[in-house]
Parts: sequence; C-alpha cells; structure tokens
Amino acid sequence: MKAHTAKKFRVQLGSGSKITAFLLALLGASGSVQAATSVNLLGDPGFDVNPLQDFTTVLNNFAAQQGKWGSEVGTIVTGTSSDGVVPNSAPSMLSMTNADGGVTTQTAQVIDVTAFAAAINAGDATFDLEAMFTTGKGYSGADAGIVAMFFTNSSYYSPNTPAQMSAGKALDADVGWETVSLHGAIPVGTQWMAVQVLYSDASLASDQSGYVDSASLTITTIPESSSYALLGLGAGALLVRRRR
Ligand SMILES: [Ca+2]
Ligand SMILES: [Ca+2]
Repeated sequence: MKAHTAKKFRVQLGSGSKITAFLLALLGASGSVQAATSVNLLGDPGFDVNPLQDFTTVLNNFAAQQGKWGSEVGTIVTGTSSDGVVPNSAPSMLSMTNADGGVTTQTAQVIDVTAFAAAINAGDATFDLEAMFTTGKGYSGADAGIVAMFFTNSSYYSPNTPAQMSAGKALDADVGWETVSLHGAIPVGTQWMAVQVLYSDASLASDQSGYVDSASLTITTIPESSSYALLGLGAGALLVRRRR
C-alpha cells in the first residue's frame, strides 16, 4: 500500500512544484520570502580610525575587543605609501610585513553575531566577507588571503564545525587594489565570528609591505524555516484537494 501511495504522489509532483513555485512567487511579491542583508558588521573597516591592537589581545578578549583590529606586525599608513600605494578609502590603510617570521602575517577582528542567532541556528544565514589588497610598485606574487572563523561562544577556544573558511589570491605588480572575497553558510551554533586579513610571509620580500583596506562583512538571512514549513503545508493541502 505504501508503494502505491508513493507512486500516486509522484504523479502529482509536477503540479505540486508548480503550486509551490506559485506560492513562493506570491510570498516573494508580498516581501516575506526576500533575503535581508545586514550593514557592514566590521568596526573601522577601512583602518582609518582606531589604533591597532595586539593580535593575541584581540583573540583572547572577544567581548572587550570587539570592533578593533588586532595585528601581528601591522602598522597604519596614512596617505600614499613610500612605494606608491594610495589608500583605497581615505585617509589610511593597513600595512603588513613578514617580519614576524611565521607562516603568515595576520590582522584580525572579532564580531558578536548573536543578533542573527535565530537565522543562524535555522541554517538560514550566509556571510559575505571581502577586503582590498595590493603591494607596492613592481612587486608581484604576494599571496593575500581572508579567513572567516566561527565560534560557539565568546572565546577563541570554542571553535565551531567547520572552524573556518578562507579564500586567497596571488597579487599582480600594479599598485591598483584587488578584491579577495568569500561567501559561505554560517555554521549552526555560531555566536561569534573572527575575520582575518593576511599575507603569506614567504610571498613577501623582506623589505616588502602588503597593504589591506576597505574590508566588509555582511550577513544575509532568509526567512525563518517556519515560512517554508507553512509553504510546504500549503502546497500539500492543495495537492490533496486536487487529488479528490
Ligand atoms: Ca582606509
Ligand atoms: Ca595590485
């Protein structure tokens, strides 16, 4: 009997998906299915206002350091740099070198995303992270990268699964800015995020700076899953009526 019912249902699927599409269109027109995107959630996204904090200070004190950039070996450069880079957003930009002797040179910021908890925990939240990178005149091949990290609490020692996503790019020799961007789903249970902008140390000459400016993190939410559950119920009800 079960197989028989399933067969009947399959026959109806064509019209069912049309009805669902119709309902989606109706709700879309009324605005209740449209995605909502936040403002830029980063503090001082253009490295123009706040003094740089220490990298580990920021990562060890989420609540107290939110909105501030913490850097390993970074400095803030105001106006055009000695190697010809003009800030992407005036008046300043971040400059990093490989002087820390590690694998990468990093600058990070932590962000409380509990305001988006309902959507995140329903699996209905995505993020878009991007920043502008460039090196000085004539230098090519610097590896720039961005990292989004996810935490289940206000602590660096509460990594979610996955713990992070990243994107990177090998930069050209022109002083013009290049965008590195990353888009993904925010893992269920995430309460805090950290954003990192970085350069591979091996890709920077000892006297070379890698610049960063105009970073952005936004979160996009779609309506709570209950909207879709209602949609499913509506489509199901119509299906049953059609079958009679
Ligand atoms: Ca700037
Ligand atoms: Ca460039």
